[in-house]
Amino acid sequence: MRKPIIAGNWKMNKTAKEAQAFIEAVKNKIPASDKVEAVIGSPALFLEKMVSDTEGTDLKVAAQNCYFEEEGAFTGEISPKALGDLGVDYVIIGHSERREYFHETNEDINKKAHAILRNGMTPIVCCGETLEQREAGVTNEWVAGQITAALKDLTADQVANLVIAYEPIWAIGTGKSSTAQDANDTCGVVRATVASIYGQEVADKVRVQYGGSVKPENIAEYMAEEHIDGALVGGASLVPESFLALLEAIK
Ligand code: G2H
Repeated sequence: MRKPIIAGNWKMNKTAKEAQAFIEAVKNKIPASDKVEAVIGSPALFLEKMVSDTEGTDLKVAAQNCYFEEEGAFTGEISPKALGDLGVDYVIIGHSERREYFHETNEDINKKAHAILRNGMTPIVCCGETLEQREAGVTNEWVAGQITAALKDLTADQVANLVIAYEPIWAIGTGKSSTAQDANDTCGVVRATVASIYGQEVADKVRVQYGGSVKPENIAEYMAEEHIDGALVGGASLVPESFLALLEAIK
């Protein structure tokens, strides 16, 4: 049995005060963690405060990015060692916005996955195709290639415990969500890719989220699908009531 995981991805939104107000509003209302895992991906600036404000609650904290070296002359980068030391639980890597605007490559994402695991955190590895790729019928090969590259040289135990987020780029922040059936088919491709490298037992353990315009009104459709174990949620995770409604829809 895979535990569902709902991860908010705030992207570059909120001030420190707004982040604190959000945590105050939700922290005592998070459903028990044996039913659903609740995570917020905060801008790096607030992570220390987020970790301390969520202490003793069932809400976990994710960074939205990190570098693949622990420390050194890398001006402006976020150290995975420092994130692990702060008590951050997850790091989102390979989001399509990072790939598109900041030129993050599959190789970078793989190095980041290793660095995150070395520092005691769990990667949320994102993948997904463009509209052109979907229309050209190459979604499955594209996503399988992204996953194969991102997981290179990870151990079976590491892969069994990580989270993969499938996010079709054309469904991100556009209000155009993928149908639950289509999302499930591609999440199934993600799982089959893991099975082909690590075996079915590992593939049955890895959690695969769907992401792209998920909201309280449509989460149940996705969660009813065989290969979808949760969601990576942008816009709908910014408001306490809708983040809580996403969690409530699952428990
Ligand atoms: C996809 C998603 C969160 P939204 O990027 O990762 O954002 O839910 O706003 O489409």
